[in-house]
Amino acid sequence: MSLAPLARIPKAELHLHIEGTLEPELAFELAARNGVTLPYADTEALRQAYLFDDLQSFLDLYYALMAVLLTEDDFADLADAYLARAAEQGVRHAEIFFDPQAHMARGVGMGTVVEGLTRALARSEERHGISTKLIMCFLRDQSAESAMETLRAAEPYLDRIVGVGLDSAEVGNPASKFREVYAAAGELGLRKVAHAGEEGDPSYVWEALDVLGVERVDHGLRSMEDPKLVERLVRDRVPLTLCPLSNVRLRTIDVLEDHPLRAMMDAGLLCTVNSDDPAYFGGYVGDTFHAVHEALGIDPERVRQLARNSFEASFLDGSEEDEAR
Ligand code: ES4
Ligand code: ZN
Repeated sequence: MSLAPLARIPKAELHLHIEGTLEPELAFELAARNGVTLPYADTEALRQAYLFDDLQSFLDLYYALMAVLLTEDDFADLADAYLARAAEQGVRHAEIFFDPQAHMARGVGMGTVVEGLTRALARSEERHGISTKLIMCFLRDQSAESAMETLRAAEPYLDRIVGVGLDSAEVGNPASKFREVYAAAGELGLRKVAHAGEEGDPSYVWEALDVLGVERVDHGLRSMEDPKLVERLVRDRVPLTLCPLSNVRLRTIDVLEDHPLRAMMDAGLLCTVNSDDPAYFGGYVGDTFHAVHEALGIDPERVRQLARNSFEASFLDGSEEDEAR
């Protein structure tokens, strides 16, 4: 399938859950390989289930399908399949989230997950022309103690993990719950990001900034509701990793045409555009670049600006950044 030129612009992807790249075909392949029975007749029946009312209804399916991910090979195959797709979409650098607690709860160890994923990441530059970094997310609907145990379990692998993030059900699980674990992650030299302002109001973004000390906000969609917050994000050039197709599929926004991306760029925010969970939300990141051009009338120069922003907002240092571009 040939992609529109704007979709293929070289870019970094900064908001991507590797478990959210599990396509129905691979899910069934892994299910067969592992003797797992999925509660869907076939890939078509599974795709029919991809009609979500909100974040939680998506998360229920997202966690359920992880049942097929059991071995190092499974995680390596998952990551390799994403990287192959991403390469076609102009991705030159990817900062990839994973959710260890969702696997450890099923008896799959941190080592299996990290060794499997990093096997694919280690050969990514050579195979796909994509440099990578790995970000470990804590599930915010689990306890702070569980997050701290997860950080401890990751200590043997910190040479392969650049930072920590915070995801899953936002409303009712404010960032302040994770103050201690983020402080501990900072002491270990890890970078800090967190989902905030996806479904939650601007107070969730303030807490991510002021309590956790994040250097990048995942989503930050609702920031525009608070002019003081916008001022702060602009002043500190805090990047936002927006995911417009995700917002539509999870019904935070009715239609893509209503997305505030243009207004956010006009306000001087450092915006990036990403895919979130592309197997579930109807497009990979290049498709998303094309979609915002079409639906929001973001002109080609501004689309190129979004691509430049993605490198600036990445955790690449200057010379790595030059190589990736
Ligand atoms: C997620 Cl879209 C989204 N929001 C929060 N947590 C997540 N985990 C995977 N996808
Ligand atoms: Zn996300």
